[in-house]
Amino acid sequence: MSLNPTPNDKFSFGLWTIGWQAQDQFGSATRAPLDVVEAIHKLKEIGAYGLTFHDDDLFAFGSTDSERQHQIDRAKQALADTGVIVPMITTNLFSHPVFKDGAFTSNDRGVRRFALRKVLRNIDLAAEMGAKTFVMWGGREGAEYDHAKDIRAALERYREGVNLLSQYVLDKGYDLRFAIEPKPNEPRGDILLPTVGHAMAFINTLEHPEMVGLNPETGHEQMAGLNFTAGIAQALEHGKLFHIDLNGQRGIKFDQDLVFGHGDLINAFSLVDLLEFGGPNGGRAYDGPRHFDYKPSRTEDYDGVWASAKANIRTYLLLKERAAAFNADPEVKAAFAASRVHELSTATLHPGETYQDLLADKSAYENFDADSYYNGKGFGFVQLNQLAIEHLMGAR
Ligand code: GLT
Ligand code: MN
Ligand code: MN
Repeated sequence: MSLNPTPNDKFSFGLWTIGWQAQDQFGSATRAPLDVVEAIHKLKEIGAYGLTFHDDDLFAFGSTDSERQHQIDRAKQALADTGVIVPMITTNLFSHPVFKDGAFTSNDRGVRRFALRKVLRNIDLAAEMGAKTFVMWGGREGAEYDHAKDIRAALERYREGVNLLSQYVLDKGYDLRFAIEPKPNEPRGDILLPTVGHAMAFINTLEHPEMVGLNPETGHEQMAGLNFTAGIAQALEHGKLFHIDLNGQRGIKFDQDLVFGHGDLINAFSLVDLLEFGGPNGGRAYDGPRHFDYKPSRTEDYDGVWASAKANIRTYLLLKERAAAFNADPEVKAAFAASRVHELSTATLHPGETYQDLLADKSAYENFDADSYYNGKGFGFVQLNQLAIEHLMGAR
């Protein structure tokens, strides 16, 4: 297995990640702006296949039509020169003061109408650039105070917005799907659709649920104390993993957006194993972009930015290599069997068995030896996990 990325690996980066100037709540920028043309050429050099961006990453909010077009043309030329593609586009509905109380769910109706117009224009751009996924991160859709937002009304307005955008895509005949990105908090005190689970329940209430899936981010689920791999498995099970934001987070605190694997490395290992080898026949369970949404630390200059961009790719490929070795190890196979992991795929009832049959089956209850589970019948999960850790550490 190679540690040299190819377009088939589908590694992509947001322009706002490598181009982040590192301003934060307490300090100003430590880096100069990054031009999109340079970004595209550098991404090509490090083996990424895709660039993603918000409208405002490419042309400043309030640009004239000709300024906007100039930037689009420059990006298109660099894409054509390098073969880099734009798999996903998204809209900035969070930076400008107009969005201080949200966009689709601002209490101010005029802001909601303005937000929809901004997104509609950006959907046209997404189609023009050949993007297949349109991400919606509702970072400002939320509140700090319980009485400041009527949550049920906000969800209705969110639904109204997504339904309208879906209808637009259908009417235009665009080959584009939406991916909602959950986050529990930051920048708002509480954000609507805070986790993968909340977002999936919301999607089921839409007019075109088939057009809307998820863009879960590692750190966002982990900020809520949740297991990212488990959330991704459930999204896959629902056919809703449309896109993914990979990064690192160390515990329940502010959104760190570290390099992938620089947070919970054990969870990153199981995630890569799931994405790459968790399919029905042990193949790719998810075939979309491996999108890194990280922030190069404020301490880094541009050499550090590109080193960190490469670190995301290298860590992902190393984890893939380790996961392949883990799955091929006969001792691991034996540990899986001892832990009866595969037995869970067998239906609990026999084919055609009814609850009457189950009630009549004395071996299932009357003669079942429940007491044998005391002081015996261990599952051996710790040994299985130790083997995973040893593979992860390169000790096997
Ligand atoms: C923003 C956020 C990310 C989202 C981006 C898409 S923008 O940087 O922190 O998690 O994926 O809007
Ligand atoms: Mn984040
Ligand atoms: Mn993200």
